[in-house]
Amino acid sequence: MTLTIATTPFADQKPGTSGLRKKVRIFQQPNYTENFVQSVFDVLDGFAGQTLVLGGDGRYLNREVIQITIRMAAANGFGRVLVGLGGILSTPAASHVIRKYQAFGGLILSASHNPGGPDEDFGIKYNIANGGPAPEKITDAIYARSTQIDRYHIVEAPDVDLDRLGETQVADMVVEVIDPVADYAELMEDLFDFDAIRALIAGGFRLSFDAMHAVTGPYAHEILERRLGAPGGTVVNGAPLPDFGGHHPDPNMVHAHELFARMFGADAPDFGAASDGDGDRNLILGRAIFVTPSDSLAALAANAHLAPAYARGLKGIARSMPTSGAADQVAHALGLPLHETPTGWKFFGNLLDAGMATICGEESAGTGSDHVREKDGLWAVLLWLNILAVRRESVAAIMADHWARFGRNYYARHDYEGLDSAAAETLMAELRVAMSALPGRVASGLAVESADEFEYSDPVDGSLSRGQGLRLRFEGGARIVFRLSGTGTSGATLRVYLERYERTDGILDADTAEALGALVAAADELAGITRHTGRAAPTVIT
Ligand code: VG1
Ligand code: CO
Repeated sequence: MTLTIATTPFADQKPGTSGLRKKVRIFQQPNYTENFVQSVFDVLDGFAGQTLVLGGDGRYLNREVIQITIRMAAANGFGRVLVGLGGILSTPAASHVIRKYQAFGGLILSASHNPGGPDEDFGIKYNIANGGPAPEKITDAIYARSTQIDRYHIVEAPDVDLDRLGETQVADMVVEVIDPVADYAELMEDLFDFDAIRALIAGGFRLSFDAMHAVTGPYAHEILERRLGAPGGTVVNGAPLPDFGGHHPDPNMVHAHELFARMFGADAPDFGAASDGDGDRNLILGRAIFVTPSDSLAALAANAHLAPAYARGLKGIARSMPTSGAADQVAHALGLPLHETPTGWKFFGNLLDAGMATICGEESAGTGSDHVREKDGLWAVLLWLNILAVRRESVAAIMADHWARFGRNYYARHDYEGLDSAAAETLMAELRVAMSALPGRVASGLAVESADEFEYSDPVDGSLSRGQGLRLRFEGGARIVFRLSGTGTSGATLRVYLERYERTDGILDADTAEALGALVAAADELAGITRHTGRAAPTVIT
């Protein structure tokens, strides 16, 4: 039986950089989840009888929200729901399933790299028929609807058994529990030369993949160990846990420190990698070398032709604005268009659909291509492995060669987490006002050349996105970008992105912190970071 339940709006259901992210306790308030899901359905048109893809990263609350969403999808008139076994679907796998089965869209349940558990974070994101995150036009409409909502629809039905493959009828709708790994693994086999990677591994190449107790465990076991023949134990922390073992599933120097220790220790493997909560990010390490995500994007773009899927070259490269210009050097050298978008994968969708870019990336450890419409952690790992299998050089040698050819963009991101929101807003507001007077000013020996606030006009649909980060450019090409995070769930996080380009005839093997020392000082001098936040140093450097 379909019930229509009266409800009242919540004021805080505005999706951020990547969906709605809140503390679990917020989602557990009566009607909170239902209101948001109904707000999504209310702004969509024409899904009667169509398919909805549903799955998440397995974090705390995943199963409960899946059951609610199934009952609501049935009440709202969807014809079919495809849900991953155990409620699991990595973000890139969900994107692929939406595309492969021509679904109307999908709901992905994840707070990505944020921690999980009863006192931690949960999230819901809507993806459209191309498999990508809903564009701002839709997320704005969802938010507007959430402030007006007064009822939601739900059927009365028993829970679907998520741990058994196959179909179940829920009112007039069919729910099919699918293998979350099979379709994705098959796609990876289509893109890459698995024989070459298998031969590399059989020849003694050693790798270590840290799944961080998050969603990529089952994918990595299947692909790296079973299909590519890496020995058991290659995948560590491979069982998804609702609280990620109490850690942040964020593949960076701080949270993936065990992998860093292994890769910089004695007898390190040749290659190390990790992914995040929902499987869309990647961390790439070689023996005693960390490849920054911006450099990884550039190196992948420069070498992609070595993998079968990209053998005919790329149509273009796209990167988010705060991502370093390393990819620009590659695009320039290869004669490819380079697109600069705001932070968040939703801005790449139109470029990929229009065939204007093949490879995209963000400094936050996200890389992907036109094979899906999300960033894709294991895809990046496999593309690296394919390149290594062809080149038969170490990661360090490939990067040294890359910098010798394109120059090096020294790069770091300083995050100030858990700030008082008002203090962070004030810092940004003051800097915004001060910017017009900054050109010509010298800070820590660096002369400001230009200062502006990034806005993006989408070349495909003309939509305009304002307020996408404050940028300061210095003489000689160095750059600092300031923006506030849109994925946090408490207080504010200030992100300061620092970059300095060194030409091919410059010093290419300096220590990053030293190379960026003057910029760090200039950032504080120009934006008053310590003055506004009381912090003498960032919480996390990536
Ligand atoms: C962060 C990253 C951004 C990424 C987003 C979602 O956003 O900076 O590059 O697209 O997370 O990634 P923000 O607004 O906090 O800076 V994920 O892996 O959370 O889906
Ligand atoms: Co993620």
